[in-house]
Amino acid sequence: MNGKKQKISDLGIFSGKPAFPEKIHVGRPNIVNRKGFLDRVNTILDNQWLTNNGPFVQEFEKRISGLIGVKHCIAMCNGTIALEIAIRALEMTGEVIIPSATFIATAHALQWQAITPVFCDIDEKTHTIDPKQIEQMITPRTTGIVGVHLWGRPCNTEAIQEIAQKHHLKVLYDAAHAFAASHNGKMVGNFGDAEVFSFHATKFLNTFEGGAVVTNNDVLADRIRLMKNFGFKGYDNVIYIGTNGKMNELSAAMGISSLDKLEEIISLNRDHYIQYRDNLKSIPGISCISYNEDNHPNYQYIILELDEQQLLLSRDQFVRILHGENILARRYFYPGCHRMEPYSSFFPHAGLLLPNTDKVLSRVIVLPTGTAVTHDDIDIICELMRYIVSHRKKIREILSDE
Ligand code: T4K
Repeated sequence: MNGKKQKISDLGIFSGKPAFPEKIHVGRPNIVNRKGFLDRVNTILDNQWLTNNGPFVQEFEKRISGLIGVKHCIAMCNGTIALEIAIRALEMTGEVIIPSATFIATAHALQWQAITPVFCDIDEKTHTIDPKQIEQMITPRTTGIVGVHLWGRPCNTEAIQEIAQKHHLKVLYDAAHAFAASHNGKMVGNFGDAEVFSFHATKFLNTFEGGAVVTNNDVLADRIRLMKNFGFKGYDNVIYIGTNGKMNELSAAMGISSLDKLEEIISLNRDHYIQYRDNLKSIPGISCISYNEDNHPNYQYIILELDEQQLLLSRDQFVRILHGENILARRYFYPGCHRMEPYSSFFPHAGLLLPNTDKVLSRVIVLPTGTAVTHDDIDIICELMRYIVSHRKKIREILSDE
């Protein structure tokens, strides 16, 4: 859908004309069921019920808990509030161990409640929190672990559970990237004490803004339901401290309409992933991360790792060149939470304990995928990457002139 195909000789930094006439983004929303959504919008207007646990929110929650096989799904206005509420409902306090290689919301959801996020290194291969490092970070103040299924690849939940049991810690998973995926035959959403999804516009299933907490714990679910609605239990009866975490009907309508097409989106993401992977595999210095087919991944992120030594171009130079071609590749989640404020001031030496995090985040780039990207677009992007690598000496000269 983006731009018409051009010959490689016409491309970018040599011709002064970008490969794509219009910007092609990472994170373009998947808009897959316009009619289904618009019909539901009319129903919402007819119902005159816009929010506060409306019929579409209830349906959305049922659809998700059914899909995942989890007892409770509590829909929320976004993933960050869902994290905050889950953390509070789990009574985490003091220190909580999390990876630094994550979107800043994971850390902020703790710090916002005066809980200290203690950054733990990741496994260099899986990019998820390294259980071997977790135990070293535990102190008498530690009350929990928040694992992140980065890029939709599940954490080592078995090892984390063992550590948590041994040290009496709560476990929450930030599953913002892993909706609809499974792990060792069990759907994500059934691990730890609870898991949190994000349905932000950039996620492969979106509700404009949105999120959810899922759990198999009845008591926890009741508490979370109270917390997301100011602590109300019926009219005029507040029994708990709460906030406003409610999802609205429009968001739920978008979510349900997209759920109707879930398999189509995943299958398209998979095709895109395979096209990128196969196209790029012959380029030395560039590798596409792998997904385990047995876990039914959602393939929503195209993650490349660039080896600067082999490429003789830095990751950031690569990103700059791609941006010049209107391909808005991203450096998620560089430079890591520990190098962002307020954490870099709190823990100026955290990097010493996070060598894999620093390594991985300095070589990752994220490429566009989803319904807004065509197979032709991907061919152009891959051809361009091959061209950059084969002309890297000349490109280095151009870049050093600037
Ligand atoms: N935990 C993890 C591990 C997460 O990744 C996230 C969110 C959360 C927790 C928190 O969940 P939420 O509270 O957000 O539900 C974006 C998203 O804002 C964020 O939701 C997401 N992770 C993160 C990975 O990506 P940015 O800073 O990259 O957003 P931005 O504005 O640069 O948008 C990304 C790209 O998407 C742009 O190139 C443009 C494109 N885009 C974006 C929007 C909103 C569109 O084309 N259309 C749109 O409507 O964070």
